[in-house]
Amino acid sequence: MGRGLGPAVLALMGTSACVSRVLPARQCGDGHAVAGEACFGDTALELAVDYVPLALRVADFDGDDAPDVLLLGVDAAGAVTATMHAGQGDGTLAAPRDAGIIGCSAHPALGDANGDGAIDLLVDACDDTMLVYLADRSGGFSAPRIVDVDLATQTSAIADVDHDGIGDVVALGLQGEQVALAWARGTADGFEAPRVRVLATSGDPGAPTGFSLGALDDDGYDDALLAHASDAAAELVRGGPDGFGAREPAPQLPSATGIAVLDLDGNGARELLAVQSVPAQLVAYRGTLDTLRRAGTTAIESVHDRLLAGGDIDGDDRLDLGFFAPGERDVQLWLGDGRGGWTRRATVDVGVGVDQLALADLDGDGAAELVAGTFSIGGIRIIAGDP
Ligand SMILES: [Ca+2]
Ligand SMILES: [Ca+2]
Ligand SMILES: [Ca+2]
Ligand SMILES: [Ca+2]
Repeated sequence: MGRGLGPAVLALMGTSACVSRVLPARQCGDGHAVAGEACFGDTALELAVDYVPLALRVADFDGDDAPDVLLLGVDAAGAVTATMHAGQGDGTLAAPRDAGIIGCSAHPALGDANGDGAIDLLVDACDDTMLVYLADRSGGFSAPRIVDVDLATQTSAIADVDHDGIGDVVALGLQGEQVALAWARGTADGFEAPRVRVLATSGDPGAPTGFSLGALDDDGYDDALLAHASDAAAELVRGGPDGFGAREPAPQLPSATGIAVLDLDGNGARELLAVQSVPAQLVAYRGTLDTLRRAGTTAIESVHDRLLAGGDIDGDDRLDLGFFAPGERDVQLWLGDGRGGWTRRATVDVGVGVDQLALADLDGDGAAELVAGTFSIGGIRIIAGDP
């Protein structure tokens, strides 16, 4: 399987994508990204690593404005290992280098911990600590800083919660029988002891399973939106200069299985996106907690059991989505209208099962490439955008 398939890439364009009377004309292959285009040719770049890949992260890790690819996995001895494949800005990747990552998880959170524009890593350690790897701006990372979070982390983030210009670590996880949120304030040379907020008892149906950070109330500080395993009213933990407050219901917020604060229209202000399972739909909201209003609703029945990745496929600064299912070859691409609605525009056959997905413009033409973690063939396959 896999390698015998030749080009193994098939872009199925909806006729309206390439034949359109709307100006400016949408035309694939002319090199110009135009709103509404979802164009992918048969150029695929494939790379394999000499360990078992488990996770794919695409971000600008060296601060040169070109997205880079970080692959993480485990080696033959079962230890976490990672390789950096620096983006050259022209669609190619530099020769891999060992990223020097150790830890207990191959699934890091990303964020800019020190404000230098290069994306840093937050990696779970085997005890109740985590490790922050600061990007060294040359494709590597400095020796990790240990962050005590006092809990067994389930999900985590790097964000400057207290607005002092230094990234902090936020972790949701288990502290014994309790589900808790920890905030470890970043300082110039490390992290302060964590301040831990108990949120729920483990196993409680209302216990949060994830969080997203975003400014929801009007004080400008990021708050933590708590998500649950099934559709349930989202809850809020307000953030401020001294970290997080108590868990509180927020009847203004929608019920959701997943909830995220994202910039949907590229204007810098962030919107709220809720993923609901019954019925399967995405609902976008604008405004803050007390002025929240529904901006758009998109039925996603056909892809409701899939995972999604976000990026800008057509270069119009509006967030687009790629839906994939681990092990399935096809990626369903839905273009965003910037008002909280998405329209299915194309299906791309990656030719081999897609385990993880990122949408990132590796060659600088404005249109995203599909960076697919194709772990069954030992690495990634990149399908170039052909705007
Ligand atoms: Ca880069
Ligand atoms: Ca801070
Ligand atoms: Ca877009
Ligand atoms: Ca591109």
